[in-house]
Amino acid sequence: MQRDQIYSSECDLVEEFRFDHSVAKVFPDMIQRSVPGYGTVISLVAVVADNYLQNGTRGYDLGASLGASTLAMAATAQQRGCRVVAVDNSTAMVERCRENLANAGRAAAVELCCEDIRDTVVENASFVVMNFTLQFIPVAEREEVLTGIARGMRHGGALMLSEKICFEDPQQQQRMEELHHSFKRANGYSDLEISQKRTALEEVLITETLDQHVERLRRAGFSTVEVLFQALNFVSILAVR
Ligand code: GEK
Repeated sequence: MQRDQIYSSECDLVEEFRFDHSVAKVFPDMIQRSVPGYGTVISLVAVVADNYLQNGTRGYDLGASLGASTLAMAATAQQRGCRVVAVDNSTAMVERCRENLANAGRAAAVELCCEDIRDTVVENASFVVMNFTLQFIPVAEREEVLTGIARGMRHGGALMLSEKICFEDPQQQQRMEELHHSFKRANGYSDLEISQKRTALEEVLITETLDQHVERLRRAGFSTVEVLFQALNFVSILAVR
C-alpha cells in the first residue's frame, strides 16, 4: 500500500482537495489513517448486505472510490443474483477501481459507472451504501439525492450512510475535533499534514450534525433511521425503506 505523503511538505498555496490521480494512488492508506473505524465500516457493509440484499434486486455503492464497499457486498450479491452498481465521478478512482474489481474476480458482477451520483437513477435496489460521499455534495442538493435513492428502493431495503459529522455544542465539537487530530497523529500524520489537509477540505467537505442527517433521511422517505456505528466524529447510519 502506497503511503499518503500528499501534504507532507509545506505548500505556498493549499489548493482545494480533488480526487485526482495523486489521491487515487494513496487512497487506501489515506482513508485508513484518516477515518477512525474505517475497517469496521467496511466489515459492516458485508453484514448489512447479507441482511438486506434481496434476491434478484440491485446493490449500489455511491461514491465507490477504489471499490472497498463494492467488494464487501459483491460475494453476497453474486450468490443472490443481484447486480451491483458502483458509481464515482473521479476518473482516477474509477480506473483503479476497475483494476481492483478485476483482480478480485468481480469485474463481471459489477457495473462500474463514472458519473455524478446526482445523475444516478437508482432502481430496484434493496441495498445502497454511501460511505463518506454525501459530505461532498452541496448541502442544498443532499435531500434530492436521498429522495431519489428512497424512491428507487424496494420495500424493506436498506441504505447505509456513513459521514463525518459535526456537533451543535461547540465544546463537544472541539473535543471530537481534537480527538480526531490525535487519531491522525497516532497514525503518523504530522501537524503540518493535518492542517494543510484541513485547509484543502474546508470548502469541499461540509459536515452536518447527526440530527440533520436523521431528520433528512426521514423526510426522504425512510421509515426507520438509526445509528449503526460511530467512532469519534464519524458515523454510519442504517436507514430502512
Ligand atoms: C469507501 N465509499 O472506500 N458523484 C460521484 N462520486 C463523488 C461525488 C459525486 N458528486 N463527489 C465525490 N465523489 C468509499 C470512500 S471517498 C471518501 C468514498 C473520502 C466521490 C469521490 O470521487 C471519492 O472517490 C468518494 O466520492 C469519496 O468506502 O475520501 O473521504
